[in-house]
Amino acid sequence: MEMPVTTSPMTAEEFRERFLHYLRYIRGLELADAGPADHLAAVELVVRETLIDRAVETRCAWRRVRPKTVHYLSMEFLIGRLLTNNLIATGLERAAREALDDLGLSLAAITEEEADPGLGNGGLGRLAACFLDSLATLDYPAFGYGLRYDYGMFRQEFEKGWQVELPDTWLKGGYAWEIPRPDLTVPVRIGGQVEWHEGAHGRFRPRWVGWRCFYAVPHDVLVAGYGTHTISVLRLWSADAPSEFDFHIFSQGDFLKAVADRERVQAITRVLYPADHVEAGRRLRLLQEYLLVAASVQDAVNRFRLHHGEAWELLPEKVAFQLNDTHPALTVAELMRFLVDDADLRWSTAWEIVRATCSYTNHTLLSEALETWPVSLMEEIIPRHVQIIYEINRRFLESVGNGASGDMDRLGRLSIVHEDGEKRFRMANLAIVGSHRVNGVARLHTRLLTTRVVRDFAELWPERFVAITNGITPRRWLGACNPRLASAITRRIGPDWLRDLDRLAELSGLAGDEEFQAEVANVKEANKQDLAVVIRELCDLEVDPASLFDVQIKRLHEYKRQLLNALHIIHLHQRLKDDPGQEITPRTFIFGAKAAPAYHMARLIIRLINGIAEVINDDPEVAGRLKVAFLPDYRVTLAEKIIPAADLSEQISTAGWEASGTGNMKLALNGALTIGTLDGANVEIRDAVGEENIFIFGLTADEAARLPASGQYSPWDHHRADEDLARVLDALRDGVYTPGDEGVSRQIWSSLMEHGDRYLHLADFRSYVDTQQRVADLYLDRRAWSEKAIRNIAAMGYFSSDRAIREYAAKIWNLQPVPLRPGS
Ligand code: 26Q
Repeated sequence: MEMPVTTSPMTAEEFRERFLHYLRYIRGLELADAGPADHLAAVELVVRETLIDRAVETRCAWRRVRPKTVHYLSMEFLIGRLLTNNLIATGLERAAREALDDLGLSLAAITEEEADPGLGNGGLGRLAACFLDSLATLDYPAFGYGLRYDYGMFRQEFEKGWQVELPDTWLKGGYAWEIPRPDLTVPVRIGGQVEWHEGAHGRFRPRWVGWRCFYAVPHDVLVAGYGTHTISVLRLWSADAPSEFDFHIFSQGDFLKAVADRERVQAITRVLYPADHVEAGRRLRLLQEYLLVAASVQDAVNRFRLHHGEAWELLPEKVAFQLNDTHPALTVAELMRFLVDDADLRWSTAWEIVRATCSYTNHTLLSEALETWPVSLMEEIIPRHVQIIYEINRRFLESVGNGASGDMDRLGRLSIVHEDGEKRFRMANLAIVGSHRVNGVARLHTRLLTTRVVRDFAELWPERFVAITNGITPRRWLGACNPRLASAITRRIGPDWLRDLDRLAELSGLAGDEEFQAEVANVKEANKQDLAVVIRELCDLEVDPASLFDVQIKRLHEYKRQLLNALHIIHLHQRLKDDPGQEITPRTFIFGAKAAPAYHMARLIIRLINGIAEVINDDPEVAGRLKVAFLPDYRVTLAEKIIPAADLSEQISTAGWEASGTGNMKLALNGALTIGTLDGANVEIRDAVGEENIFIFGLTADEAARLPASGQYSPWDHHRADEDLARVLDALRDGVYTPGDEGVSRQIWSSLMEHGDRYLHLADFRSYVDTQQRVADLYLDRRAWSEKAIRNIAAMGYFSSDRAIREYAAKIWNLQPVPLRPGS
């Protein structure tokens, strides 16, 4: 990737010297004895130095300027591998490649040794990582705060078509990009009770007593900006027990208990919850969320105090907390607790500060997916926070109650406390009440959010709600993962698009240029050949790079409708079996998806797709025309290999269900055409690329919302009306595509035919199949296809996370950059 600003801080010779130095003095090896893991470790140590120099430079600048800083709180950060990114950002890529070449080593092979930290489930976690990249690139002062799970997202394997979960051991062998910061360890208190005692002026004051405490130990991952020296710090907390506490118990002779307690504390950050929807009421999850909040708020407050003393009224001018979904919503209560109990502020003053400091991003429209916690569970862990939330709610309801004429239903919907049955706190309500801005992640999403899910709040405070459409970092999602396309683009328009993605618009003038069309088509072909090798290795399957690569990669969810894709594949297979001689556009269907381990239907759908793959890939009659590859262990690293090779991007969620999607943007940026519903950011992608350059099908969000409610959705009517669909469904019922596990297919059939199917697969089947036929026809016209691919690439400027971050900075954070360009 080209470097517009930075020049290499090292020559190839210097790189080689330092590499050999680390091989010898850290790994204790001479070149002849070193293996791939040693090579990686030594390269990382060389690159790390430049990164640390920049982190020091960044810290100095911030210390001087004392700028407002954003604190992005997220339970997930899917940062992916960092070596390639860091090489590019530091300008060391060429020096490294040459140095390693000289030594007979391959940088590409070394890169493959790096672990991919799976500290997240999917879109929400990857968004946080793209945002850190953009924050650094745009010179915004920023910290990401997350948890250092010992085990991230599980590793996925398939056994007889079933998903099997294995532990992800990303920390084994040490993680080169983290810097432990034991000096910044903070205590976290839990348990106990609240007592009231009389303080000064006869005011009754709460005192949280009888708590136990453990520690949060930070590890910093440095995220380098591109074309600047600014670094964003990703501070990941790890739970640990205090050593005095051990000593205390040890001195009483109970060593085993001390060890066991320590294990219990450390277990808090042992593992990521592998579900991208709410798993109700898990105590350990609540402890995780509270740990993130308590540690991060203390860290931010400590830094504020260092620079500004106890001038807490200045907090909103210096600190912004962005809550990535409700998972860190306790920030509102914890900051309130700090200001009232520790800093001694009046409630009303504290509350203004909290609201001016916090803001909340919503990522879901599913009301049943909104997080709630039993009050009783919270009382056990954070009794003082429970009181604070009640008081926040009391004052809030009082303030709305005053104006309105006692609409109790409305007050019930607005209340933070859900009173039906077991009392629960609604974290979205807490987050909205405690924030000055709430944002949805796409235009449609924000409209549905404010008119359906939290309508009462939007009516109450319309100015609080904003739409900020998600974005992706072009550095990773084109520059690094697709070097062929990146160079082709740079040859035409220069390298500035990497920092200013709107520049891609200049490519639209080349959409009709035959030479450029051929170049883009050849790049795609080469990328597909690379992916074919990966598929051979992972699936033991030969695929034809000349076939249409039809890609659906995302978490497995019924609403994302991998099942609709599967129904289409079965339909094509059946058509070919009817008439084996017919001409069809050869296709390779490529899937990547993990299912939450407890999500039964999602596991079944994985089994079904693997079954379809087995039947079709083994069928000599369709050989050369249909192939299905379900790549195991989908993660950032695999996405980086699949996306550059995709022809068709499947974005087929039931309209109204996908908040935004970001894979849709990555695929289009890499020249895939989209087949999709008018859902999430697909709507804006259509607006950007133009109707004629995207394949839109199916119900709209409004239609999809009305259909089940009207009682008009009848699976059997669709079965009767559509012969093709009927055959597909009958094959499902009969287990034709899950040989050996016929019941699987039968259960899925039953979910479609007998249980109401809230995702309306059958309602969209015909328009999906017909639209897929148009896709197939267009693919035969290579030039027309390539022209549309170019038009898609050219229109993706808007979907850069740089644009998204600038919007957050302007509309939510009021944040100014602190430029750290070399030479500035
Ligand atoms: C909550 C409580 C307990 C356990 C797990 C969770 C949990 C964890 C992860 C709930 C949700 C998630 C992740 C949600 C997510 O990834 N949402 C996606 O966010 C993307 C970025 O905005 C959007 O593009 C996607 O549309 C949205 O599905």
